[in-house]
Amino acid sequence: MGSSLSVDGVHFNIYQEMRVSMVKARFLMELLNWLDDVYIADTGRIWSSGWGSHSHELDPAESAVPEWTEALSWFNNNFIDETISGKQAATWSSMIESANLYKDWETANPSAIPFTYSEKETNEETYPYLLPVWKYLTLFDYVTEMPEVGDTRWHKVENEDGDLRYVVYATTDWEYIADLSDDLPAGTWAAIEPRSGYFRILDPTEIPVRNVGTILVPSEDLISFDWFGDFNEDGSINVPDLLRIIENWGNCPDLPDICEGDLNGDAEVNVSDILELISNWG
Ligand SMILES: [Ca+2]
Ligand SMILES: [Ca+2]
Repeated sequence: MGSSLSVDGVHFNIYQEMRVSMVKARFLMELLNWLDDVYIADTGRIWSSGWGSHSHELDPAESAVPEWTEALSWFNNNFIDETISGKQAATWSSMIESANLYKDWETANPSAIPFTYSEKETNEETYPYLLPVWKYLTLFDYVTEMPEVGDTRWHKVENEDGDLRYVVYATTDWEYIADLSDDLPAGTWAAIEPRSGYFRILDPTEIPVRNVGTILVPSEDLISFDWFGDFNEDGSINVPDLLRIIENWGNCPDLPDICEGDLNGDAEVNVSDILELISNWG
């Protein structure tokens, strides 16, 4: 990040009225997008998050709303001035401070706007979220933070159909596997890479904790994105991609390493993955 953008993390201000559980779940989505920016995309963009509430709703001497005061504690305990993947995750900010950070970023990047969508865009489904993050976590409500396991932090979200997801990350910037079997519900779970959507079916004692974060999803809810198999990211699925599978043929590297070529998440690169690739050919 440039020196004028030395304030890392997500800055809060007030922009929209939402219920608390959705504010928290949306923040987890933003956190994953921010981590991707920090570790992969590296745009240095300013990330802000917030909600609408009246000041008296936060004042214990007035008519404080318990769920909002609890939300402040949740942010303070988990994110404000806390490290996530070794980076300062978030800081409280006034709207003026956030605006100035945006202006500084625009000054440092004169040919760009702080967003990748049109300035007049109002459809949130076209916001520049990572698509797997959007597909797996939108319209979920926050349920609870899960018991800490070493440096691992994880949070549970649920939608109105009762589908569950977990967002997993570490306080440190190193990648490792964590045993979450004590508290992960029974069933078959997969770890989703937030940027690519590639997944790996898991043993709950071996959850990959990556510096870009991990989304845990029940295997019955897995999504096969239409770019699956386009390993060289040239927009088509053809011979170079097939060769990439052959280069990676055999058993996958141990977690938390990513297994390029494994399209069905079974920790092997073999003929099943070739068939999956062929089904997307073109
Ligand atoms: Ca390709
Ligand atoms: Ca496979």
